Amino acid sequence: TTKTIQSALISVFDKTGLEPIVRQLHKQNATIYSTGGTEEFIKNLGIPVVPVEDITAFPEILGGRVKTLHPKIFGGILNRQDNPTDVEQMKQFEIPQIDLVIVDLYPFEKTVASGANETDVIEKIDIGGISLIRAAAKNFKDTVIVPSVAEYELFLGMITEGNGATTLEQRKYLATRAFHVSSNYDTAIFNYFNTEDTYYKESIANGQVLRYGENPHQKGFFFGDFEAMFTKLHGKELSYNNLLDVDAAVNLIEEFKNNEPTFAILKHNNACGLATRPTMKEAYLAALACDPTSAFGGVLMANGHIDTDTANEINSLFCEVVIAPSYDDEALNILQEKKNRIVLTINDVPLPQRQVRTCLNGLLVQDKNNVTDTKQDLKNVTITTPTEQEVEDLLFASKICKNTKSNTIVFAKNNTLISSGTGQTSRVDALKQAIEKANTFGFDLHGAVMASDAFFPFPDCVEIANHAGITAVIQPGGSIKDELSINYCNENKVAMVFTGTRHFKH
Ligand code: 93A
Repeated sequence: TTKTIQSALISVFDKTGLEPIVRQLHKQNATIYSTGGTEEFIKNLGIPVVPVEDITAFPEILGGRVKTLHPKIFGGILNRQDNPTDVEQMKQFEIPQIDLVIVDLYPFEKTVASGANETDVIEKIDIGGISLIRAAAKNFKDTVIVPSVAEYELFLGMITEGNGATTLEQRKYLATRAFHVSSNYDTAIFNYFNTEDTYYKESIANGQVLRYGENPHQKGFFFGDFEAMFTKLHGKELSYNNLLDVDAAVNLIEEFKNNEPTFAILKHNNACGLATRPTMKEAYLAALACDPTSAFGGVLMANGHIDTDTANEINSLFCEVVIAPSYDDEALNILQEKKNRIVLTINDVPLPQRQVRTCLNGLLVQDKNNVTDTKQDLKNVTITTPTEQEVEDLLFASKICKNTKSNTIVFAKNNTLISSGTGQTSRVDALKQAIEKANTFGFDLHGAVMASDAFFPFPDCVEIANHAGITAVIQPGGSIKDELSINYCNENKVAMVFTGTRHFKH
């Protein structure tokens, strides 16, 4: 499977870095075939080179559009050396063996980026080069492909080390790189041709057409398998914003999957109510009490069965979506009284582990934040240690905090969300918002706990929180000024724990 290179076809747009390769090939007595400009370049190095025209007995035609597209070239690249018919036909048609193909394609993307007109751009669609790359990559068992300038160094290393030969493994690796080059190249061409209208046509074909996007003047599509996750029992079509809220609800409730009955109310992707209670009805009422104003038009989700009692309570609230794993028949009848209210059951399927969003002219992809802080993760950093109930509340608050837009501060007490500051540009603002909301809805913050998605850069947050009545704090820690926050807590008998894990959500 190790093969010595005895012949090469070189056709490259960018000649940079080619010289040492050509010298090495010459040193090992390989025959070098080449196209116009590349041939000129090699000749100028004083190294013998055979023009492809000598193989094809055909000149470069159509202004360079057809140079290498010829059976004698592609036969030389694609023949299987262990196939008797191939070997026979090579002889019959006097096709020269080509062991190595080096190509660097016409710079299509650069030409587009330069603002060139359509005619010039289209001339930069490489046809022969891409075919050479694909042919040599397909036949990697016998042929080596170097598909772009980016692989020159690697390839030179391979043949110097291998004394002019390559291994099957190396050839297969280069073939993989080759298909990477060819697929990217065709994608770039597709993107150039693909105007917005064809994009939407594609979307209509592949995605679910939504009534509109985030606002009525924006088109919107959903690409995904909604039915794999949910069964829709009732209500109007889910909107773009509904889907985002459902996504947020599902990820939030996932944190409380194995808890006692837990009910969450979300608005604009953030929890505005969440509570754990012995019964679902109590959990719902406690969640609603957190912020009944925001709950209006919200998305509701339960971690368990919704019974008739709970459904009766929910029914008096105007809400967009209700989600639960199951419902009493009677509960379902009640929830379906409102024509537009969307009622979903969530199937017991694992949640996706990757998150994707657009960024600039591409995408950002990341692993889902799968870290949920547990008792074992907590490090007491203050003289005062949290009580058992406080520890429970700290972990409870941390789960909500993790699923709320940064910067966020969450207050909780007795397994109930009291209030939060969400999506603020400063942590102090998030804290002030949380205090104000707690006051608005009549909560006493004495004995409540505070969670922060990231560390406190200054001791101001613990100071303000202490004055508001907070007795225990959970945060990742890791600020160079941690000591100042710790000292303040010690002087004021506030308990603080570090988790070591930041929970940004943007
Ligand atoms: O116009 S092409 O698509 N037709 C061809 O047959 C062909 N063969 C190689 N372009 C073709 N090439 C490309 O020419 C190569 O991919 C390379 O980018 C360039 C090298 O041309 P030269 O050696 O004349 O500089």
